[in-house]
Amino acid sequence: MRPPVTKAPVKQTNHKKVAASKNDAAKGKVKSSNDAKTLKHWLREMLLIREFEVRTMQAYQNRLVGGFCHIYSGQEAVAVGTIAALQDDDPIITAYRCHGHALARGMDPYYCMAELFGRFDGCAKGKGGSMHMFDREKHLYGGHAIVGAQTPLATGLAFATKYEQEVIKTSDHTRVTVCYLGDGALNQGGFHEAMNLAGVLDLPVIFVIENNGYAMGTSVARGTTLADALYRKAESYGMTGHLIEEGMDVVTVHDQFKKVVDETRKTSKPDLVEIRTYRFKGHSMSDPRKYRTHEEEEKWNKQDPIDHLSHDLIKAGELTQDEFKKMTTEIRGEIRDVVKRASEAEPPPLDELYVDVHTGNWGPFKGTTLPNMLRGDNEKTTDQNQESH
Ligand SMILES: Cc1ncc(C[n+]2csc(CCOP(=O)(O)OP(=O)(O)O)c2C)c(N)n1
Ligand SMILES: [Mg+2]
Repeated sequence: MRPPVTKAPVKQTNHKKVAASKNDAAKGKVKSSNDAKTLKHWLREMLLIREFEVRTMQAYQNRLVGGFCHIYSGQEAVAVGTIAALQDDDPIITAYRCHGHALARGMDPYYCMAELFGRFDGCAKGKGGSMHMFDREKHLYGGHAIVGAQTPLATGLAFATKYEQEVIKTSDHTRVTVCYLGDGALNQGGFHEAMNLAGVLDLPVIFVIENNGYAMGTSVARGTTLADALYRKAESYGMTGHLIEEGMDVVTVHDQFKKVVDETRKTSKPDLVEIRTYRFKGHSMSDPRKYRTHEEEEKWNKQDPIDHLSHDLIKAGELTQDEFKKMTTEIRGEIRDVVKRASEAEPPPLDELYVDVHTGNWGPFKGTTLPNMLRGDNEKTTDQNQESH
């Protein structure tokens, strides 16, 4: 086991400012070594997520979405910036506020919307809903509704990638698992077990805290220790903690996160990254947001990641107002079409009800093992049989 050495936390708030346009250095504000094409792609992705969420809220109000629904608006720079720093086969896993991660990972918005509407075309055949976006081909392992539940799974995913590479040799390269969690998930027991095991086993996993200031109506300061420096919790597990303060700026998120990813891939050691962000909407669709002041919301609204990047690109001469308008109109049309198709799609057929619910084979449960509690009275379980002996 390696000694628990914790490096100094990285605080890279004074990043290099590089103008995107060669002859426009004076007025350019875009701060990145990335080319304008990439930046426009990120802008498009953030717009897509925002528009998807706007239409999701409308659909929810029109009763097209059943169950819980958590909107990602405001946090787009986190999903887009971090996922852009990964390789396509790096596994990612997240919590229930997962539409943004799915779209940033490249899931077809139709499969995402169809899932929200409970349709058979959805990524989980319409049986998961808003909180369970899953796409194995894209190495997106959910969407998890239980706070913190994804953290031990992330450690398991990272263990699997290491095992595949080092033991059974079915993989010839290091894959970095990224686990997104809310600030509220830090206080779940499973999180600490997952962090500890990742540290002990030197697993290539990065835990990303999307610190949006609240867990439902409870502020971070009220519910969590080290509230002003969550990344420091890494020290307990022999990991490096990183803070990305400018979480509303996709360029900063990408550039700073990429450094952590590169290091993790090289060393195969876990990291904890705190990214400061804000959710523009309530916790879920039924939250009146009475625990936040108007002033606080206004302050964050002014840092809208989409406004931020579009403004910078326009100022740097890399994007015109007309191009931006065209991009927005195209995305609106795309999502409008997705909503129409999803609302016309079929729900899962009745005989699909029990499929993929459990593993194995039992009775009506195709591909399932019926859990003990669901067995009939006269079908004693192994445990019950043992008890009677
Ligand atoms: C184990 C568990 N406890 C409580 C809940 C209820 N719950 C749902 S979301 C949430 C808050 C989590 O906040 P955070 O992790 O900061 O994520 P955010 O909603 O801010 O994205 C709680 C307590 C739950 N889903 N699971
Ligand atoms: Mg939170």
